[in-house]
Amino acid sequence: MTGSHDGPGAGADPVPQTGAPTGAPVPPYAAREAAAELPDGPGYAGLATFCGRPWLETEAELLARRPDVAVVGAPFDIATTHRPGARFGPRALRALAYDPGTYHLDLGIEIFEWLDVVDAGDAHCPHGLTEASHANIRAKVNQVARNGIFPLIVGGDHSITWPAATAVAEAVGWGELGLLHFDAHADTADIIDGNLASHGTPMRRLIESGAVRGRNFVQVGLRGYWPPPDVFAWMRENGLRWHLMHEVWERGSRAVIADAIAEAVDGCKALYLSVDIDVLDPGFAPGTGTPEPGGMNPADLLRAVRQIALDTPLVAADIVEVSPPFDHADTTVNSAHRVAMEVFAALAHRRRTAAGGVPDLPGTAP
Ligand SMILES: [Mn+2]
Repeated sequence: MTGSHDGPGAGADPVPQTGAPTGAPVPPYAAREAAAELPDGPGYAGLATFCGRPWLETEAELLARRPDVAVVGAPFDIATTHRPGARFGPRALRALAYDPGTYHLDLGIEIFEWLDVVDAGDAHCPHGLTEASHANIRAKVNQVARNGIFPLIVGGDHSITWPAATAVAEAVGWGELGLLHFDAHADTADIIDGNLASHGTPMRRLIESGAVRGRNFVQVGLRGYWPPPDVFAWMRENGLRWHLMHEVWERGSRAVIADAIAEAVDGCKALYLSVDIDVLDPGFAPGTGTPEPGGMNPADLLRAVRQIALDTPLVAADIVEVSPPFDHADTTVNSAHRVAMEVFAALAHRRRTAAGGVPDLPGTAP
């Protein structure tokens, strides 16, 4: 590798290198570069898998390796009520996210030294077929969860949380699962334009099927002009709790997240995290289907996700509604990708703590 810092003349040293504190001579730049271990290459080159992790598409491959986490793509977006494009979310997160390294500064941990993450590929979502697509998502997520592997599902519009969380409930115990939900929208409508499987209805389906416990269902970030009060009345009847964006603005994210965690884990043995990227303000996340102004900022969301993965019995997570055709400068893709990285880092930290390890520089104990 030769960079501009080499200056004129390959191997020549443009500046005399005699400044080492020991007085020992510093080897020429070219020699130092030649001796360096060649890395795998930059994240923008080669085949795009999530974080460059191994691609294991079949259950047999997963069982042979038994990773801690498997990323599952759910490229489905025909249930959106407004602009589409989230079908391109999984590929964008694999291919476009800026990939500077895998060392988490705040937790002081090399993530993949402590957590084995693989990319399990995509559920097959044939165009125009909601039922078949949802069935395939459910089967693929169940394949991961029933083997004790943490599924991280990348949507897709939010309708995919219905089959995905159903599959996790099948694996960990029907009705045993709580759900912590970040979103501008409640997604608890009964039916929208005659569609029971809309991206505005998945949470209703999960509660009415009994897959998820109403009393451990907690929402953060709701704002704007939907849904109407009869939907909130149904939510209250079923024990759901919510924290409007207005409350986040008034009390601050840390206080609200602490309450949301306490409510979600109260008497609950397993938790599913669902992050609709539109919980972020559209200024931070323009690449989404139903943008609602006045949302969270990425610094708060990423720390909230980290805290949840550190402090709850989290068994699965999804990240949905990333619509790359409406994104600018990969802003939305990068924030969504970092949501996954915070989950990974927190799970890695827990494994290290269990093994007696401590944060390395510049990390601190969370
Ligand atoms: Mn939403």
